[in-house]
Amino acid sequence: MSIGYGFMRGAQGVLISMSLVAMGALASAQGQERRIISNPPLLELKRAAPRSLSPLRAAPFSAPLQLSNEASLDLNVIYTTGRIYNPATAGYDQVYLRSYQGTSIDPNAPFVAPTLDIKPGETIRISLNNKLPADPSCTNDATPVNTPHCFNGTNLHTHGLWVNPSGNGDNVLISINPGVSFQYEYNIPSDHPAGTFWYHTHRHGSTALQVSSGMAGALIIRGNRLPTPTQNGDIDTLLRPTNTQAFKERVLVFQQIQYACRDASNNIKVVPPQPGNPAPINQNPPYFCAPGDVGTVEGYDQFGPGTWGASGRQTSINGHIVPVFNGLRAGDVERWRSIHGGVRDTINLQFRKLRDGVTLAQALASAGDPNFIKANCTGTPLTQHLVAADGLTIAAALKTTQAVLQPGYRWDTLMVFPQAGPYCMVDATIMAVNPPVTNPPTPTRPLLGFVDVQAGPGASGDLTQFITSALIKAATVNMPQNIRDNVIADLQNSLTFSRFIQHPTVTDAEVTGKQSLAFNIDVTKSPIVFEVDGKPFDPIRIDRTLILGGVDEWTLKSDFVSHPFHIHVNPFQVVKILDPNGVDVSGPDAVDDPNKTGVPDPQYRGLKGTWKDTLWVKNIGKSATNSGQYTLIVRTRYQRYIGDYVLHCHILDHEDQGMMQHIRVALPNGLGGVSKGHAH
Ligand SMILES: [Cu+2]
Repeated sequence: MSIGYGFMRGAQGVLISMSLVAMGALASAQGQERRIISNPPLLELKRAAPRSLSPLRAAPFSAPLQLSNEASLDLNVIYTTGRIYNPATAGYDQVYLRSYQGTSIDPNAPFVAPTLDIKPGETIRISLNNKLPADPSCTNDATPVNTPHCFNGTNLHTHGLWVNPSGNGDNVLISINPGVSFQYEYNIPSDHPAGTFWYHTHRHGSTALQVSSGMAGALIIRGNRLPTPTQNGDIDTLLRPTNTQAFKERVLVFQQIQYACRDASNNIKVVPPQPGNPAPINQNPPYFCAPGDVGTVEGYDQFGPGTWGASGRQTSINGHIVPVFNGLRAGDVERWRSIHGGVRDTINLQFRKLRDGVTLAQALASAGDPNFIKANCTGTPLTQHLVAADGLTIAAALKTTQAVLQPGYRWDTLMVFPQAGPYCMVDATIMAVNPPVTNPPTPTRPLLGFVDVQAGPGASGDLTQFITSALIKAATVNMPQNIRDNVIADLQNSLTFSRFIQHPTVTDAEVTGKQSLAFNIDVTKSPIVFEVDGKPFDPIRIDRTLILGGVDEWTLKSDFVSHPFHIHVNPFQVVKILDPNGVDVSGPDAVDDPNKTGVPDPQYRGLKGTWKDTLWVKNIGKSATNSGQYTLIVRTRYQRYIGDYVLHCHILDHEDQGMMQHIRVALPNGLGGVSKGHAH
């Protein structure tokens, strides 16, 4: 994007275009003081003291039943006035967005939900009070179900949680309309894996619109179960430098808030071409808000392929644009929990040291200038050690210099910054000299934020060895004697975490059935149709009936472009991922480059055997030699919970427009089929 698109309000309130480098000096004063960020606010849960049932209801029991471990909170859904920093203008844009309000929400960063930090065995009650204006499209039966609608209806999804999908559990098949309150109750089983999950709105018809308004937050399940010789434990018990303290943790909720200002005809305002600065060829000009305009998310013309990159909006982290993470020293080991809470665009998270001689203040002032970032965020990409995928501990740490986050993904990463000084957090694809062909198209803003590393013990040599040593020390302090040597031997073997895996590997013998799925966008129809297995979503139709206790092997494909597959309730294990030539690209040393571009895609490398709840189903388009279609094989167990829920594409505007299936897990009938209750 040309830097000529920068605008500032001049002394007389007249819009003037000027170079971003010059603007930076003016902007730094107002921009910087808000940029230092920490984790999203922690929700202050009201935890109920144990209490007895009423005497009448307790009567059948010999002793009064104690109810405890119950926490509650209120989330009001309401329009909120706020402002979002815009590096392109080095100022703040006013916005008016649907958001959560309630206790623990930071008024300076209201467009991210507070973090829920809970334990296995707890019950969480969330009262969702919809205070948005009336919306007839929520109740009008004539509204087509796969046309975006009911922007003021809402509900809630606990993404990745293994909980009851029915009734007042993790039920997204309900609409909480304006004026209605509903109390969700999430009973987190005591054997629930500890890990990084998240929650967001999921009302079919307005999911993308509300998530893109910031209605999403982190949901951490924190475990204290030590491994034993017969039972695996929570990795939380290992990631502790002392037995009283965990490695410092950071929660990063990445969001793509695609607000726009509209003209009198309701068209999105874009930067008009300037003399000497014509719009780049084949690229839409970025969104534009004039002084006094208010940005909103009120239409699905704000979504779609390429719109995020073209909009010029930047990814926020914990509700802030281009934040600065500080309070860490060179050589500290930290646990970073990254959550892609955006709508559709990939984030290839990479850390590179800022060039020597450039100060953080200078870099912040030039945050809106992609050329400055590319010229100065030039350090060698830092190695990241990924230890959990979608919240679930990986068998062995994955080493990478770019963590690929697709919408809905989470990575828990052990981070060590070896040297003091500022590091840039960038999108590796946009930084690349020869970016791979991506889908959706590459956005244009490389910068995500900065990490300001203070002097400390430092880390020289191989970072994996450094982290291994730190974890061996941690194991020595924290692990029980009867398991300690096994844990340490694992760590010495390429950072293996076999005693902390929550789900055992699905064996060939366990598999009881097969499922196949193909995403498609039928572009031959007008309007185009978003499909799974050739059909758009129909809330009346049950697309699959799965048997409780069954274990299916799924084959996932996409017939047109790529889509992140997400299924609620039970996670799945990656068995293999075949590129269009039939080569498995999920192994630890796999090279995913079927068309020999010389720029392999790192996103599937090492995923074999990992458990996830969201997975990119890739189709790179036909080439001269292959179909471009990948084949993903995953396995899943349907455990504990029966009921109706959904699978869908996690490009949320695709979901809203029909790329979703209604699935049912039913009891077996004892004869190999499913029980139909009392019916014959
Ligand atoms: Cu999709």
